[in-house]
Amino acid sequence: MNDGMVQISFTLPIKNDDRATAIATQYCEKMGIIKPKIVKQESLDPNFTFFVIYGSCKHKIEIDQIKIKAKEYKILSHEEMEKIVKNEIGRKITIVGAAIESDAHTVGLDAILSAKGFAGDHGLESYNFFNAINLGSQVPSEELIKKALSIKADVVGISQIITQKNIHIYNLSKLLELLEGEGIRDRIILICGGPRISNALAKELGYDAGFGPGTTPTRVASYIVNEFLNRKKKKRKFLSDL
Ligand code: B12
Repeated sequence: MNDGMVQISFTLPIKNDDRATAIATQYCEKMGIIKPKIVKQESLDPNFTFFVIYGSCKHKIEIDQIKIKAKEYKILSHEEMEKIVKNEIGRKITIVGAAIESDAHTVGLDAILSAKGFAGDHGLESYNFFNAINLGSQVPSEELIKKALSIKADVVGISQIITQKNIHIYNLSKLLELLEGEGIRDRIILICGGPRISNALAKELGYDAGFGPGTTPTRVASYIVNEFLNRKKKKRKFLSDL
């Protein structure tokens, strides 16, 4: 951090020879690496070469000036969540999820809900305090809402992968309007996810939270448990203030 020394690695689509060394060196210099030293250069195949480089980086970061917004919720361990749900909530949390409207991509939703999970992290189905229902792909918004009402869902999770012509915005807004029309928006924790979804975008659209690429089931579960608890506390305070 303070001497600027870095190690980087990359592959270039070029043959492994002296010319490749010169190209990789120039590439590093353009990235702001001073005196790049190639410590590994090997062929991956006849037309691709892999490099490992040491060098000093000329860019500086004023670390004291970097301010980040504190996370809105803490990532909890499975045990912590179980304890909170048992002691503070006292019943299972029901979540229903779907890839709505024309969207047929279910891998992201399955990653969060199915027991198999994502990146070695088991999905919500595997938690004994979640009742997780996955309706799959191309579910009309009306059908999802009907299901959410019939099972008294606490959480509704939408997956939107297709973003061409901003279809994800249209679909997410449609679902929200329908929920508001039914008068149940405030009773539900409404979340969405997908490659072009961020927490900021979700909030802008009127959702409670949004989850983008790389989201793990533990993160989603932690958010839900925290949010459930926050709402319960607010309700308790409201009643005691009466
Ligand atoms: C697999 C795939 C398909 C499969 C889907 C199979 C299935 N059962 O899901 C099939 C072959 C059916 C398919 C079809 C199409 N696809 Co496709 N597909 C993909 C592909 C290769 C991978 C997507 C994926 O599975 N990602 C892995 C998951 C784990 O990531 P994720 O979805 O982001 O999910 C994570 C987060 O976003 C979040 N998350 C997601 N959902 C949710 C929900 C909740 C509640 C929460 C909390 C979190 C959450 O958590 C997940 C885990 O971290 C991508 C390209 C790519 N490499 O990304 C194209 C891609 C998404 N497809 C694309 C397109 C265009 C199509 C088609 C229109 C192609 C065509 N012309 O027919 C059709 C559309 C079908 C339809 N009606 O929806 C485009 C979309 C472009 C865009 N910006 O809109 C992409 C990006 C390819 C491309 N580069 O052009 N596709």
